[in-house]
Amino acid sequence: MPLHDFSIIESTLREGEQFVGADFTSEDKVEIAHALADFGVEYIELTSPCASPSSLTDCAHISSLGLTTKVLTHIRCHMEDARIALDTGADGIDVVIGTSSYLRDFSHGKSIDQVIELATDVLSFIHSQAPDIELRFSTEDSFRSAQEDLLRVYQAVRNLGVVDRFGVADTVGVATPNGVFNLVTTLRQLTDSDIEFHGHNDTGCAIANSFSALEAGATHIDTTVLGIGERNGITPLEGLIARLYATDPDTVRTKYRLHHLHDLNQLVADKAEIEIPFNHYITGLTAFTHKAGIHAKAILNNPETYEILDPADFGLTRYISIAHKLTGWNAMQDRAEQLGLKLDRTNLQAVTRHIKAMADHKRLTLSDVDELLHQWAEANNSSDERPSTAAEEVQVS
Ligand code: HCA
Ligand code: CU
Repeated sequence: MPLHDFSIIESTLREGEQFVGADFTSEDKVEIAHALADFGVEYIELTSPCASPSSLTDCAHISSLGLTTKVLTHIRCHMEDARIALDTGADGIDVVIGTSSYLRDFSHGKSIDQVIELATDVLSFIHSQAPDIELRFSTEDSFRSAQEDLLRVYQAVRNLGVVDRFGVADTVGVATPNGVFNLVTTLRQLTDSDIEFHGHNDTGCAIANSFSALEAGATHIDTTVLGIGERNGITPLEGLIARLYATDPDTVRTKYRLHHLHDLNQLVADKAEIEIPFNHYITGLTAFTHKAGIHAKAILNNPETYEILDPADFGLTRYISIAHKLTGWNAMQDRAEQLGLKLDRTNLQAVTRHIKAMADHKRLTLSDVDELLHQWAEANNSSDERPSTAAEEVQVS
């Protein structure tokens, strides 16, 4: 499936700031903004300048850095917020207002007619003040809003002719890939403008939902590094990159500096004082680690047998774990070669049986395995006598 031309709106400095562990200083924000620009995302989104005094000064400062990525700021659909955002010099303003009954009843208290009226005023005002600014309008909690309400709102806003991009937000992570596909398809029929998807990950669907949005014709996807955000966050940048690479590696390799991804993750992890999860997409410790003997054998013959992502594209290396009971003699042979040891096939299979049997009883380390390989290689090369083993009966896979 060819992907539409897509852009990433990287929201680590907006949604990511809503992660409970994130408390970025002004210097942190500048460093992260540079790192995101170096990676090559098309946009970064910054916290509303109305949030705090430093949010305002940081927004203005980062907007003035001349980064290669466009700088957006994010505001509630308020006249005063719009005035303040206009003064920051950001390339674009993302405006959002809730449309679900939850948000209408328990947050801003407005009816759909009042939402339309307010959106009309705020968006027309921004456009009149800065006709060239990139203007986005999104509903909040789109997936728990009544479809007829949503369509009324989007139609009214479309008719203003001032908005460059429409957003849909799965604010609570309730949406499914099919639901996202259907809503974006409906919106696509309503407008030729760009469409953005913002999806929370409460039920683990954020990456699939983002991909589904693109399949239905969305053009922009919101991400954060490591997926940080409110509660358990939104679409992780790395997960979206992995998903898109699996579909169209050349596009992804061309668009982004993939070698920077790991350092970008580490930077944000350090600033937010968290670890990169061990099983994180691309950058997690085990993302390119292979264990079972049958996997190791095939990986050694052709890595694509068990890998859809090439670690080398990300400046990373694969690792074959061998110090355990699921190991196999092909992996052992590879390790022996790495150590410069000569072991014939019979001895390799025998030492593998020995290691498997030992691993049934205790945890082994790579050094334990290396030591055994050295011992067996010495015995192999000095005489035909093998070191004693109690495990000759174990089958070798
Ligand atoms: C929030 C709002 C938002 C806005 C998304 C957007 C959401 O909960 O703070 O403007 O695209 O998830 O609805 O992040
Ligand atoms: Cu959000």
